[in-house]
Amino acid sequence: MNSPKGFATRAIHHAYDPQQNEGALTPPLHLTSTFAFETAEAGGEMFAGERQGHIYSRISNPTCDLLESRIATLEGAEAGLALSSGMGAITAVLWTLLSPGDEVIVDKTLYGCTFAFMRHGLEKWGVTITHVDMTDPENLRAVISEQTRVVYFETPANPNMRLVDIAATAAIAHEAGAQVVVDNTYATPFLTRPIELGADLVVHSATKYLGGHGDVVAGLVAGTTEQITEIRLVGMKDMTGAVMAPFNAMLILRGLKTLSLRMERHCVSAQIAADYLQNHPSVRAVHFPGLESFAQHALATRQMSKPGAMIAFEVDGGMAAGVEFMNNLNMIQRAVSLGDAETLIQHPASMTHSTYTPEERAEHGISDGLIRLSVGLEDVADIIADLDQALPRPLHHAAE
Ligand code: 7XF
Repeated sequence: MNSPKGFATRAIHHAYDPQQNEGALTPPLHLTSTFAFETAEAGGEMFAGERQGHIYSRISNPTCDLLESRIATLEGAEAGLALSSGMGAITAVLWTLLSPGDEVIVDKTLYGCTFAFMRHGLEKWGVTITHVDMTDPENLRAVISEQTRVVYFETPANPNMRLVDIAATAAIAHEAGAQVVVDNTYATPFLTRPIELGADLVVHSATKYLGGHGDVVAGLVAGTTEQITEIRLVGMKDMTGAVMAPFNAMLILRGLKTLSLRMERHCVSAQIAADYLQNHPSVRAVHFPGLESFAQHALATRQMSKPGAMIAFEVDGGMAAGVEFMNNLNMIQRAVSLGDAETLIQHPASMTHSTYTPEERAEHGISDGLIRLSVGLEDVADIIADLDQALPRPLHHAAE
Protein backbone atom coordinates (compact mmCIF):
# COMPACT_ATOMS: atom_id res chain seq x y z
CA MET A 1 0.00 0.00 0.00
CA ASN A 2 2.10 2.88 1.30
CA SER A 3 5.79 2.74 0.47
CA PRO A 4 8.02 3.41 3.47
CA LYS A 5 8.61 7.14 3.84
CA GLY A 6 12.05 8.75 3.99
CA PHE A 7 13.90 9.66 7.19
CA ALA A 8 13.10 13.37 7.18
CA THR A 9 9.43 12.74 6.35
CA ARG A 10 9.06 10.28 9.22
CA ALA A 11 10.84 12.68 11.59
CA ILE A 12 8.14 15.24 10.76
CA HIS A 13 4.95 13.20 10.25
CA HIS A 14 5.24 9.72 11.72
CA ALA A 15 2.34 8.58 13.94
CA TYR A 16 0.53 11.93 13.99
CA ASP A 17 -2.64 12.90 12.13
CA PRO A 18 -3.89 16.47 12.65
CA GLN A 19 -7.42 15.31 11.80
CA GLN A 20 -7.44 13.18 14.95
CA ASN A 21 -6.47 16.29 16.95
CA GLU A 22 -8.91 19.04 15.97
CA GLY A 23 -6.77 19.86 12.95
CA ALA A 24 -3.84 21.01 15.09
CA LEU A 25 -0.75 20.92 12.85
CA THR A 26 1.52 20.66 15.90
CA PRO A 27 0.87 17.76 18.26
CA PRO A 28 -0.83 18.79 21.49
CA LEU A 29 1.18 19.01 24.68
CA HIS A 30 -0.49 16.80 27.27
CA LEU A 31 0.47 18.54 30.50
CA THR A 32 -1.17 16.09 32.82
CA SER A 33 0.19 13.94 35.60
CA THR A 34 -2.73 11.54 35.72
CA PHE A 35 -5.61 10.25 33.56
CA ALA A 36 -9.27 9.88 34.48
CA PHE A 37 -10.73 6.35 34.21
CA GLU A 38 -14.14 6.06 32.61
CA THR A 39 -15.17 3.58 35.30
CA ALA A 40 -13.53 2.04 38.35
CA GLU A 41 -13.44 -1.29 36.53
CA ALA A 42 -11.66 0.26 33.56
CA GLY A 43 -8.94 1.62 35.89
CA GLY A 44 -8.49 -1.78 37.49
CA GLU A 45 -8.23 -3.45 34.09
CA MET A 46 -5.55 -0.98 32.99
CA PHE A 47 -3.51 -1.72 36.10
CA ALA A 48 -3.92 -5.42 35.40
CA GLY A 49 -2.66 -4.90 31.85
CA GLU A 50 -5.97 -6.09 30.41
CA ARG A 51 -6.97 -2.77 28.87
CA GLN A 52 -5.04 -0.20 26.84
CA GLY A 53 -4.84 3.39 28.02
CA HIS A 54 -2.89 5.91 30.05
CA ILE A 55 -2.84 5.63 33.83
CA TYR A 56 -0.23 8.05 35.16
CA SER A 57 2.56 10.04 33.48
CA ARG A 58 5.35 8.10 35.22
CA ILE A 59 4.27 5.17 33.03
CA SER A 60 3.12 6.84 29.80
CA ASN A 61 1.83 10.12 28.39
CA PRO A 62 0.45 10.86 24.89
CA THR A 63 3.09 13.52 24.07
CA CYS A 64 5.88 11.17 25.17
CA ASP A 65 4.16 8.35 23.24
CA LEU A 66 4.48 10.26 19.99
CA LEU A 67 8.17 10.93 20.60
CA GLU A 68 8.63 7.24 21.44
CA SER A 69 7.06 6.25 18.10
CA ARG A 70 9.29 8.72 16.28
CA ILE A 71 12.59 7.50 17.77
CA ALA A 72 11.48 3.92 17.09
CA THR A 73 10.85 4.56 13.39
CA LEU A 74 14.04 6.59 12.99
CA GLU A 75 16.13 3.86 14.64
CA GLY A 76 14.36 1.07 12.74
CA ALA A 77 13.11 -0.38 16.04
CA GLU A 78 9.73 -1.73 17.14
CA ALA A 79 9.35 0.61 20.11
CA GLY A 80 10.85 3.59 21.93
CA LEU A 81 10.94 4.99 25.45
CA ALA A 82 11.39 8.59 26.61
CA LEU A 83 13.34 9.29 29.79
CA SER A 84 14.47 12.29 31.82
CA SER A 85 18.09 12.29 30.61
CA GLY A 86 20.65 10.20 28.78
CA MET A 87 21.79 8.88 32.16
CA GLY A 88 18.14 8.12 32.98
CA ALA A 89 17.95 6.06 29.79
CA ILE A 90 21.22 4.21 30.40
CA THR A 91 20.49 3.43 34.05
CA ALA A 92 16.88 2.36 33.41
CA VAL A 93 18.07 -0.06 30.72
CA LEU A 94 20.85 -1.58 32.81
CA TRP A 95 18.84 -1.83 36.05
CA THR A 96 16.28 -3.79 34.01
CA LEU A 97 18.69 -6.15 32.25
CA LEU A 98 21.11 -6.95 35.06
CA SER A 99 21.18 -8.99 38.26
CA PRO A 100 23.97 -9.46 40.81
CA GLY A 101 26.58 -11.86 39.45
CA ASP A 102 26.13 -10.73 35.84
CA GLU A 103 28.97 -9.30 33.81
CA VAL A 104 28.83 -6.26 31.53
CA ILE A 105 31.60 -5.99 28.97
CA VAL A 106 32.14 -2.37 28.00
CA ASP A 107 34.44 -0.66 25.56
CA LYS A 108 37.54 1.04 26.96
CA THR A 109 36.18 4.53 26.38
CA LEU A 110 32.84 5.70 27.74
CA TYR A 111 31.28 9.07 28.59
CA GLY A 112 32.39 10.01 32.13
CA CYS A 113 29.10 9.50 33.98
CA THR A 114 28.38 6.22 32.16
CA PHE A 115 31.82 5.06 33.30
CA ALA A 116 31.03 6.23 36.85
CA PHE A 117 27.64 4.46 36.85
CA MET A 118 29.27 1.22 35.77
CA ARG A 119 32.32 1.33 38.00
CA HIS A 120 31.04 3.16 41.07
CA GLY A 121 27.38 2.21 40.73
CA LEU A 122 26.77 -1.23 39.23
CA GLU A 123 29.91 -2.80 40.73
CA LYS A 124 28.58 -1.90 44.19
CA TRP A 125 25.58 -4.16 43.50
CA GLY A 126 27.57 -7.20 42.47
CA VAL A 127 27.80 -6.65 38.72
CA THR A 128 31.20 -7.22 37.15
CA ILE A 129 32.39 -4.55 34.70
CA THR A 130 35.05 -5.69 32.24
CA HIS A 131 36.68 -3.19 29.89
CA VAL A 132 37.76 -4.44 26.50
CA ASP A 133 39.27 -2.57 23.56
CA MET A 134 36.37 -3.15 21.18
CA THR A 135 38.04 -1.45 18.23
CA ASP A 136 39.01 -5.07 17.49
CA PRO A 137 35.94 -7.33 17.94
CA GLU A 138 38.26 -10.31 18.48
CA ASN A 139 39.21 -8.82 21.86
CA LEU A 140 35.59 -9.29 22.87
CA ARG A 141 35.53 -12.89 21.65
CA ALA A 142 38.56 -13.61 23.82
CA VAL A 143 36.87 -12.65 27.10
CA ILE A 144 33.11 -13.09 26.63
CA SER A 145 31.56 -15.89 28.69
CA GLU A 146 28.18 -17.20 29.77
CA GLN A 147 28.32 -14.77 32.68
CA THR A 148 28.25 -11.89 30.19
CA ARG A 149 24.75 -10.48 30.07
CA VAL A 150 25.37 -7.17 28.27
CA VAL A 151 27.92 -5.82 25.79
CA TYR A 152 27.86 -2.02 25.93
CA PHE A 153 29.63 0.61 23.85
CA GLU A 154 29.52 4.05 22.23
CA THR A 155 30.42 4.57 18.58
CA PRO A 156 31.96 7.06 18.01
CA ALA A 157 33.10 7.02 21.63
CA ASN A 158 33.04 10.13 23.77
CA PRO A 159 35.57 11.80 23.77
CA ASN A 160 38.29 10.16 21.67
CA MET A 161 36.20 9.11 18.62
CA ARG A 162 37.10 5.40 18.65
CA LEU A 163 34.62 3.40 16.55
CA VAL A 164 33.22 -0.06 17.22
CA ASP A 165 32.08 -2.36 14.38
CA ILE A 166 28.46 -2.89 15.44
CA ALA A 167 27.66 -5.87 13.19
CA ALA A 168 30.83 -7.82 14.03
CA THR A 169 30.53 -7.08 17.75
CA ALA A 170 26.84 -8.00 17.87
CA ALA A 171 27.51 -11.32 16.13
CA ILE A 172 30.08 -12.28 18.79
CA ALA A 173 27.86 -11.10 21.66
CA HIS A 174 24.82 -13.01 20.40
CA GLU A 175 26.79 -16.20 19.92
CA ALA A 176 27.58 -16.01 23.64
CA GLY A 177 23.96 -15.17 24.56
CA ALA A 178 24.64 -11.54 25.55
CA GLN A 179 22.58 -8.47 24.69
CA VAL A 180 24.09 -5.53 22.82
CA VAL A 181 23.39 -1.97 23.98
CA VAL A 182 24.75 0.88 21.85
CA ASP A 183 24.92 4.53 22.87
CA ASN A 184 24.12 6.24 19.55
CA THR A 185 24.31 9.81 20.87
CA TYR A 186 27.25 10.92 18.71
CA ALA A 187 26.04 9.42 15.43
CA THR A 188 22.25 9.78 15.74
CA PRO A 189 20.04 7.49 13.62
CA PHE A 190 20.64 9.84 10.70
CA LEU A 191 24.22 8.53 10.42
CA THR A 192 24.09 5.05 11.99
CA ARG A 193 21.24 2.70 12.92
CA PRO A 194 22.69 0.14 15.33
CA ILE A 195 19.54 -2.01 15.54
CA GLU A 196 19.60 -2.57 11.77
CA LEU A 197 23.21 -3.75 12.25
CA GLY A 198 22.30 -6.25 14.98
CA ALA A 199 22.20 -4.30 18.26
CA ASP A 200 19.37 -5.09 20.69
CA LEU A 201 18.91 -1.71 22.32
CA VAL A 202 19.95 1.83 21.47
CA VAL A 203 20.28 4.54 24.11
CA HIS A 204 20.53 8.28 23.52
CA SER A 205 21.28 11.46 25.29
CA ALA A 206 18.53 13.35 23.44
CA THR A 207 20.00 16.45 25.08
CA LYS A 208 22.40 16.52 22.13
CA TYR A 209 21.63 16.34 18.40
CA LEU A 210 18.08 15.00 18.76
CA GLY A 211 16.99 18.05 20.75
CA GLY A 212 19.56 20.12 18.94
CA HIS A 213 18.98 23.49 20.57
CA GLY A 214 20.70 23.24 23.95
CA ASP A 215 17.48 23.86 25.87
CA VAL A 216 16.56 20.47 27.30
CA VAL A 217 18.08 17.45 29.08
CA ALA A 218 16.44 14.23 27.84
CA GLY A 219 17.04 10.56 27.05
CA LEU A 220 15.62 7.96 24.66
CA VAL A 221 15.79 4.19 24.23
CA ALA A 222 14.80 2.07 21.22
CA GLY A 223 14.38 -1.72 21.02
CA THR A 224 11.79 -4.49 20.74
CA THR A 225 8.29 -3.91 22.10
CA GLU A 226 8.83 -6.65 24.66
CA GLN A 227 12.06 -5.21 26.05
CA ILE A 228 10.88 -1.61 25.93
CA THR A 229 7.77 -2.59 27.91
CA GLU A 230 9.95 -4.26 30.51
CA ILE A 231 12.26 -1.24 30.75
CA ARG A 232 9.22 1.04 31.03
CA LEU A 233 7.64 -0.97 33.84
CA VAL A 234 10.80 -1.90 35.74
CA GLY A 235 13.74 0.42 34.98
CA MET A 236 11.75 3.57 34.41
CA LYS A 237 8.59 3.25 36.52
CA ASP A 238 10.02 1.54 39.60
CA MET A 239 13.81 1.58 39.70
CA THR A 240 14.70 5.10 38.55
CA GLY A 241 11.48 7.09 38.07
CA ALA A 242 13.49 8.81 35.33
CA VAL A 243 10.48 9.78 33.26
CA MET A 244 10.53 12.48 30.57
CA ALA A 245 8.35 15.54 31.18
CA PRO A 246 5.77 16.03 28.38
CA PHE A 247 7.05 19.55 27.78
CA ASN A 248 10.52 18.17 27.14
CA ALA A 249 9.05 15.58 24.77
CA MET A 250 7.57 18.45 22.80
CA LEU A 251 10.97 20.14 22.56
CA ILE A 252 12.59 16.91 21.30
CA LEU A 253 9.75 16.38 18.80
CA ARG A 254 10.45 19.87 17.50
CA GLY A 255 14.19 19.17 17.32
CA LEU A 256 13.65 15.94 15.39
CA LYS A 257 11.82 17.79 12.61
CA THR A 258 15.11 19.41 11.56
CA LEU A 259 17.48 16.59 12.56
CA SER A 260 18.37 15.59 9.00
CA LEU A 261 18.89 19.19 7.86
CA ARG A 262 21.01 20.02 10.88
CA MET A 263 23.09 16.85 10.61
CA GLU A 264 23.82 17.52 6.93
CA ARG A 265 25.18 20.97 7.79
CA HIS A 266 26.96 19.82 10.96
CA CYS A 267 28.80 17.14 8.96
CA VAL A 268 29.83 19.43 6.09
CA SER A 269 31.16 22.07 8.47
CA ALA A 270 32.95 19.52 10.67
CA GLN A 271 34.75 18.07 7.65
CA ILE A 272 35.98 21.57 6.74
CA ALA A 273 37.03 22.22 10.36
CA ALA A 274 38.80 18.86 10.63
CA ASP A 275 40.69 19.46 7.37
CA TYR A 276 41.68 22.90 8.63
CA LEU A 277 42.88 21.55 11.99
CA GLN A 278 44.78 18.69 10.38
CA ASN A 279 46.68 21.14 8.20
CA HIS A 280 47.46 23.54 11.03
CA PRO A 281 51.11 23.34 12.10
CA SER A 282 50.40 23.64 15.82
CA VAL A 283 47.66 21.01 15.87
CA ARG A 284 48.36 17.31 16.07
CA ALA A 285 46.42 14.12 16.44
CA VAL A 286 43.12 15.16 14.88
CA HIS A 287 40.56 12.37 15.42
CA PHE A 288 37.67 12.69 12.97
CA PRO A 289 36.05 9.79 11.05
CA GLY A 290 35.97 11.84 7.83
CA LEU A 291 39.76 12.18 7.62
CA GLU A 292 41.62 9.62 5.55
CA SER A 293 44.28 9.65 8.27
CA PHE A 294 41.65 8.45 10.81
CA ALA A 295 42.71 5.02 12.04
CA GLN A 296 39.26 3.52 11.43
CA HIS A 297 38.39 5.46 8.28
CA ALA A 298 37.30 2.30 6.41
CA LEU A 299 34.89 1.30 9.20
CA ALA A 300 33.61 4.89 9.39
CA THR A 301 32.81 4.85 5.68
CA ARG A 302 31.01 1.52 6.03
CA GLN A 303 29.09 2.15 9.22
CA MET A 304 28.34 5.88 9.16
CA SER A 305 26.53 7.55 6.26
CA LYS A 306 28.51 10.72 7.07
CA PRO A 307 31.37 11.38 9.50
CA GLY A 308 29.44 13.28 12.17
CA ALA A 309 30.45 16.60 13.66
CA MET A 310 32.52 15.76 16.72
CA ILE A 311 36.28 16.31 16.51
CA ALA A 312 38.95 15.46 19.09
CA PHE A 313 42.40 16.95 18.75
CA GLU A 314 45.49 18.12 20.60
CA VAL A 315 47.39 21.37 20.40
CA ASP A 316 51.19 21.27 20.43
CA GLY A 317 52.40 22.18 23.89
CA GLY A 318 49.98 19.88 25.71
CA MET A 319 47.47 20.90 28.32
CA ALA A 320 48.80 24.43 28.97
CA ALA A 321 48.70 25.32 25.28
CA GLY A 322 45.24 23.79 25.00
CA VAL A 323 43.91 25.88 27.89
CA GLU A 324 45.36 29.05 26.37
CA PHE A 325 43.83 28.22 23.01
CA MET A 326 40.40 27.63 24.56
CA ASN A 327 40.58 30.90 26.47
CA ASN A 328 41.47 32.77 23.26
CA LEU A 329 38.24 31.76 21.52
CA ASN A 330 35.64 34.47 20.94
CA MET A 331 32.57 32.96 19.28
CA ILE A 332 33.10 29.28 20.09
CA GLN A 333 31.75 28.65 23.57
CA ARG A 334 33.62 26.81 26.29
CA ALA A 335 30.90 24.41 27.41
CA VAL A 336 30.23 20.72 27.87
CA SER A 337 27.40 19.05 25.93
CA LEU A 338 27.36 18.75 22.16
CA GLY A 339 25.14 18.72 19.11
CA ASP A 340 23.85 22.25 19.57
CA ALA A 341 23.58 25.07 17.02
CA GLU A 342 26.45 26.77 18.86
CA THR A 343 29.97 25.40 18.35
CA LEU A 344 31.13 24.12 21.75
CA ILE A 345 34.57 23.23 23.01
CA GLN A 346 35.62 21.45 26.18
CA HIS A 347 38.51 19.68 27.86
CA PRO A 348 37.50 16.06 28.66
CA ALA A 349 40.21 15.36 31.26
CA SER A 350 39.07 18.20 33.54
CA MET A 351 35.40 18.27 32.55
CA THR A 352 33.26 15.47 31.03
CA HIS A 353 35.73 12.71 31.91
CA SER A 354 36.91 13.97 35.31
CA THR A 355 34.99 11.00 36.79
CA TYR A 356 38.00 8.88 35.71
CA THR A 357 41.13 9.02 37.86
CA PRO A 358 44.25 10.24 35.98
CA GLU A 359 45.46 6.62 35.90
CA GLU A 360 42.14 5.43 34.51
CA ARG A 361 42.20 8.14 31.84
CA ALA A 362 45.67 7.07 30.77
CA GLU A 363 44.59 3.44 30.67
CA HIS A 364 41.41 4.25 28.75
CA GLY A 365 43.00 6.41 26.05
CA ILE A 366 41.84 9.87 27.19
CA SER A 367 44.95 12.03 27.10
CA ASP A 368 45.28 15.17 29.23
CA GLY A 369 45.86 17.36 26.18
CA LEU A 370 42.77 16.17 24.30
CA ILE A 371 40.29 18.90 23.31
CA ARG A 372 36.78 18.13 22.09
CA LEU A 373 35.01 20.28 19.53
CA SER A 374 31.30 20.02 18.70
CA VAL A 375 30.99 21.80 15.36
CA GLY A 376 27.81 23.88 15.31
CA LEU A 377 25.63 25.47 12.69
CA GLU A 378 27.20 28.92 12.40
CA ASP A 379 28.77 29.93 9.07
CA VAL A 380 31.76 27.64 8.77
CA ALA A 381 33.98 30.58 7.77
CA ASP A 382 33.31 32.11 11.18
CA ILE A 383 34.07 28.84 12.97
CA ILE A 384 37.39 28.54 11.13
CA ALA A 385 38.21 32.23 11.72
CA ASP A 386 37.69 31.82 15.46
CA LEU A 387 39.84 28.67 15.61
CA ASP A 388 42.47 30.41 13.51
CA GLN A 389 42.79 33.52 15.68
CA ALA A 390 42.91 31.38 18.85
CA LEU A 391 45.49 28.77 17.83
CA PRO A 392 49.14 29.41 18.69
CA ARG A 393 50.27 32.05 16.21
CA PRO A 394 54.02 31.90 15.79
CA LEU A 395 53.98 28.33 14.54
CA HIS A 396 50.98 29.09 12.33
CA HIS A 397 52.70 32.04 10.67
CA ALA A 398 55.95 30.15 10.30
CA ALA A 399 54.14 27.58 8.18
CA GLU A 400 52.46 30.03 5.84
O1 7XF B 1 22.15 12.55 30.88
P1 7XF B 1 22.57 13.26 29.64
O2 7XF B 1 21.42 13.64 28.76
O3 7XF B 1 23.52 14.40 29.93
O4 7XF B 1 23.37 12.19 28.75
C1 7XF B 1 24.43 11.41 29.21
C2 7XF B 1 25.28 11.01 28.05
C3 7XF B 1 25.17 9.73 27.56
N1 7XF B 1 25.91 9.32 26.51
C4 7XF B 1 26.77 10.13 25.91
C5 7XF B 1 27.59 9.63 24.77
C6 7XF B 1 26.91 11.44 26.36
O5 7XF B 1 27.80 12.23 25.73
C7 7XF B 1 26.15 11.90 27.45
C8 7XF B 1 26.27 13.27 27.97
N2 7XF B 1 27.48 13.90 27.66
C9 7XF B 1 27.68 15.33 27.85
C10 7XF B 1 29.06 15.66 27.27
O6 7XF B 1 29.84 14.73 26.98
O7 7XF B 1 29.32 16.84 27.06
C11 7XF B 1 27.46 15.70 29.28
C12 7XF B 1 28.09 16.91 29.82
S1 7XF B 1 28.97 16.57 31.35
